[in-house]
Amino acid sequence: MPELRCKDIITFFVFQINLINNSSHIHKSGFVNIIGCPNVGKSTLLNALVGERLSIITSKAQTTRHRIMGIVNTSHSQVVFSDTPGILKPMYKLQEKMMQFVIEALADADVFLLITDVFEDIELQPEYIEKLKVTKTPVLLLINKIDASTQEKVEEKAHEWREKLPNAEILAISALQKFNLDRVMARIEELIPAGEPYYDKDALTDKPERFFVSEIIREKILLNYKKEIPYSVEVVINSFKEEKKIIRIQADILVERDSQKGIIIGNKGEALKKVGIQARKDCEAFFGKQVHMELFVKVSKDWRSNDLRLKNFGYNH
Ligand SMILES: Nc1nc2c(ncn2[C@@H]2O[C@H](COP(=O)(O)OP(=O)(O)OP(=O)(O)O)[C@@H](O)[C@H]2O)c(=O)[nH]1
Ligand SMILES: [Mg+2]
Repeated sequence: MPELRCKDIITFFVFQINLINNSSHIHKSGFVNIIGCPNVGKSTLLNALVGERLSIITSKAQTTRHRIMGIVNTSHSQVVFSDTPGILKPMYKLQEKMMQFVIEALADADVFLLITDVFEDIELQPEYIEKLKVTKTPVLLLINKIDASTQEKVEEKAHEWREKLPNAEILAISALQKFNLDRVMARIEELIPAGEPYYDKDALTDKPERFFVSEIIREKILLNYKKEIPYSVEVVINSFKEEKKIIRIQADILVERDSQKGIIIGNKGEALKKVGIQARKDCEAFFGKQVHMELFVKVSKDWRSNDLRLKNFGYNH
């Protein structure tokens, strides 16, 4: 009889230890959606958190046009970050579709990363502030680009935002210099709920390879052309053939008007050649393989205002 009691006690302790072990290994997963005005550093932040160059970055506003997921996996968590287009008042259909991605991201977040920067050229529209004020979803307000500012300016910004969004937790960061991102990540891990992973544990993104090629080409167009030109361009990958040693890519650069076609091609084709060389180099770095790239310029009249074209280009929800 005493022997049996001893066994019971041991079984009880083993059971308790198992419970403790299991609770420390509960898997957590969540959608962490990055939103904010154009040009504040949302894509720079996504890339820094994920550790890969998934989103294109330029100094021009409206660089990002899609919702782009970047997934961070650990043995005990899966964080699905979403980069989104900068929030603006839409002036044409493409911008309306871009804002649909933001609205989608407002609906399915477990945590919001609301990015603002110390310069804040554009104010976040009041309707978005109202939405974030009443949401039950935790909001981390990240004041970015503090590397380019002073302590006083950052404190001033933090004070302004405390008034505007009292429920938000404020952190000052530099996405470019990866300052304070470990604190952001640690807080996210605390805030996301327990749950099974949404994607395979080795997944990095929801987007196919062709998407990244078209984005790299668009980045080079944003960097090489002025004014309205980059905003009138869409890139469509016609063919992506992976061979043993080389990837062969054919892409169309679509513009809205004939006059824009000439500008993209440039004198004796020099401008287009430059885009091709820069895009090929980046694609080679992205895929870790030799790339052959052929670019064609075509006119797709007023594509930015055409529902069917926009749908075909992936701006559908
Ligand atoms: N100094 C400084 N510049 C930054 C920082 N983060 C981003 N930038 C710069 O800000 C500019 C815009 O960065 P993006 O990441 O493209 O901004 P975004 O919010 O994704 O912009 P959209 O996609 O157009 O809405 C780029 O020139 C970045 O190099 C930062 O922490 N410090
Ligand atoms: Mg962006």
